[in-house]
Amino acid sequence: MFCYQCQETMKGTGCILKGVCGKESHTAKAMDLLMFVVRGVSVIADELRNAGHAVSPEVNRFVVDSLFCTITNANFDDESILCRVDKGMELRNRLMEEAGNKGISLPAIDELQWQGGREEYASKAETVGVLREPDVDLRSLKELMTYGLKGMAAYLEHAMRLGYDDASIHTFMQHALAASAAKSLSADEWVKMVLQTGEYGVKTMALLDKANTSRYGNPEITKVNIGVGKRPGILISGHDLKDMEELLKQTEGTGVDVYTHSEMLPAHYYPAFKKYSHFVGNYGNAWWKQREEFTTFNGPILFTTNCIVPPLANAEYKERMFTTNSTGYPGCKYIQADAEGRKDFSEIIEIAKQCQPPTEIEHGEIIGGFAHNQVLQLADKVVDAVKSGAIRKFVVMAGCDGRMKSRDYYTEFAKALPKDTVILTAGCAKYRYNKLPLGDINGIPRVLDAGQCNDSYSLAVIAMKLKEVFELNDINELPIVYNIAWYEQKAVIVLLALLSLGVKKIHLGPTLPAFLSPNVAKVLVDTFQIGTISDVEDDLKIFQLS
Ligand code: FS2
Ligand code: SF4
Repeated sequence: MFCYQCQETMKGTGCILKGVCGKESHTAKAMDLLMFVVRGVSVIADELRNAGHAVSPEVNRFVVDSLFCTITNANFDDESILCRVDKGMELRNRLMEEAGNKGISLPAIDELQWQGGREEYASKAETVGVLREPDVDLRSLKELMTYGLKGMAAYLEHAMRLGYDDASIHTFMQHALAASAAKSLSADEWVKMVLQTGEYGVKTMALLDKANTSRYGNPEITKVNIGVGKRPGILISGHDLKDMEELLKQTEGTGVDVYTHSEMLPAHYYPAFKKYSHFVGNYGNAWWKQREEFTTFNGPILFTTNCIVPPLANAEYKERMFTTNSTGYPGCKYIQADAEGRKDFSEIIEIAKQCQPPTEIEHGEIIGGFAHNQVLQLADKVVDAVKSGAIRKFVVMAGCDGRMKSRDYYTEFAKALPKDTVILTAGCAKYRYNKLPLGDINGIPRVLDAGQCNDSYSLAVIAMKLKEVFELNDINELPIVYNIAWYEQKAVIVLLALLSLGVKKIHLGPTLPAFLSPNVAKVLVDTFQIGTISDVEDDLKIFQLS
């Protein structure tokens, strides 16, 4: 295996025997084969569209779901991945026949010609991974784009589950994947494709924002309980708000409470979910603390998306773990949607009734809900605070959390920030500082949490609005600096989206991606002045915050 798609990759270069994330070599290879099939399907879909033909929604769903299931910590279940390979091979062959019937000639590439069965999957997978591209810079650009597409797929899938879709996003996604299989583009052309991926990233995040807010209302300032109640509970993790809605509805009146974990915390900010009295609070912290926190939670856990940490062999909570959507874990029950997209959570609810209530690990409240609509309602207050000098700078500290010790930096950085600065956050990165007593500035909390990682879109909307209010020509003239933490591929699409909006001087940490070759990293540094982090004191100087 060779995988270097996340920040925790082995030795900062690539996982080769087993993933640091716990992904086994055979699982990584199954994912490589799935990506090979996805590229094949995309090549034909792209050719069909180029010739003016419609492409079935089945293709869109297959590509989106397959990309999503290969994201870090989403799916550890070989059988679930290989079933997608089977389905993709069948779909590809049907599309090839359709293209042939329409007189469309297809490129003679392995992605379309290979016809192996299950018994050959493992050996084929060895030849189709990341290292199939020998040129280190082209590989870097193709993978940067592919990881951006994976993140985009995750956000698109959530929007699609809520009935929001945009054909142009699928068209681009499949066009880009097709290019990575069938086109010999120059490095400059790949750079353009990477930046275009960022543009579609903005479009996708905007679509998901519209889906979430149209369906559940605009997030509003909310105090979220981090303690526990006296009844048994179900813990819901991930980013899928449709699952959140269905779980709240189905648990109502059952005597079972619902708690969020990690990236699901922002569900509490939505008016549509606040009305449920059994929606008690948020339990615990970011994804990587789940082994301890799931043990003390005592009740069932539903994963709607990544991040899954493989449970230890003797973890009794494994019996209580459920997956759905693109996620999977061997031995854990998978909740399938019916033909109308509905899910039956009754088994989880019945198990919860037999469980002890959660053991309290924290007490108190945290505040959040500062997505674009809420912040823009406070715009006068915010603008006054900037004009009077009460707020000197905003520091965007969005992104992901992770288990590396080096991420303590973000807690220390937040603590060391001058008191006239405000942190704008989104994503699970917030757990590094959202429980610190950082206070407020004229009633404006010093940590403004917009929501999930996809709500980084909200931060961009806020920045663009401030640019307008202050009558600036360039978003980079705003008193905003960016110190972003990344972990997996959704952070890649967030980064590409910010670059496409013209944001410069983003600092990315705790380390730069292993998949950026020195030359590609240089392009990003030269064009966008991207930087990384060093230590808190030096970085405060660099950001002119000391
Ligand atoms: Fe965090 Fe994991 Fe949001 Fe990522 S819970 S690193 O999936 O997408 O952020
Ligand atoms: Fe390694 Fe990250 Fe890939 Fe897992 S996802 S195998 S930790 S690079």
